[in-house]
Amino acid sequence: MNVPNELLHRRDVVNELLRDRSDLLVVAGLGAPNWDISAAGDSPNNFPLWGAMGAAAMMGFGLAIAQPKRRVLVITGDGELLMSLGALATIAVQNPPNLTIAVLDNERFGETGMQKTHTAAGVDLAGIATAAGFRTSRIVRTMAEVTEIRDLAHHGNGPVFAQVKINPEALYFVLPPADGGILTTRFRQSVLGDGSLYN
Ligand SMILES: Cc1ncc(C[n+]2csc(CCOP(=O)(O)OP(=O)(O)O)c2C)c(N)n1
Ligand SMILES: [Mg+2]
Repeated sequence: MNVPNELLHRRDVVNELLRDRSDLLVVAGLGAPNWDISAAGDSPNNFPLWGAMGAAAMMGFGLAIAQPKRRVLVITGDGELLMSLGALATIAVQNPPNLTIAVLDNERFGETGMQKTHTAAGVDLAGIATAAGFRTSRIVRTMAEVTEIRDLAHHGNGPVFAQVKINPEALYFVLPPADGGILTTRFRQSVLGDGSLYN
């Protein structure tokens, strides 16, 4: 179980994961992870989800195989990932070297009132990713370990999975654009160039 005083703060974790992000592509799960990546600095290389709960890992996976020369980082919540555990099996089988999945594990469904998730009862997401066949999979509890995941996400040989144990704090919202058309267009333009706007 989480002990709040000893736990990492989610925005510190995300700021470190995105430090000197260069052209890293970032997909964020709905709710708080979306606010966290926006608090670290909105970017056209961010694709923050406003819904599609359970889809973040597979969206990141699709992006990673479509853009094999780019690095892709998915930042999502434990509740969000728990909706699509099969994604871990598919990603491990396909083995994309440029994909990292970082789960901000507060052991809660934060957005809907902090109900406990399965990880509060001990479900070991990193263990599941290891068993599925991820090259690297860790439970992360310190900033030094977050930095290691940051470096793997930016330069390492993936796929990488990190279950980052964080404080179950409810923070102020930092909202990116909420219009899906705007988010999609700016992301496509950033990744594919102006020509993508006419396809
Ligand atoms: C299909 C679906 N089910 C439920 C919801 C409601 N919902 C939105 S965010 C959320 C909790 C997300 O929890 P988590 O991914 O752990 O993020 P946290 O806020 O805890 O960081 C829930 C249940 C939804 N938007 N879509
Ligand atoms: Mg959560």
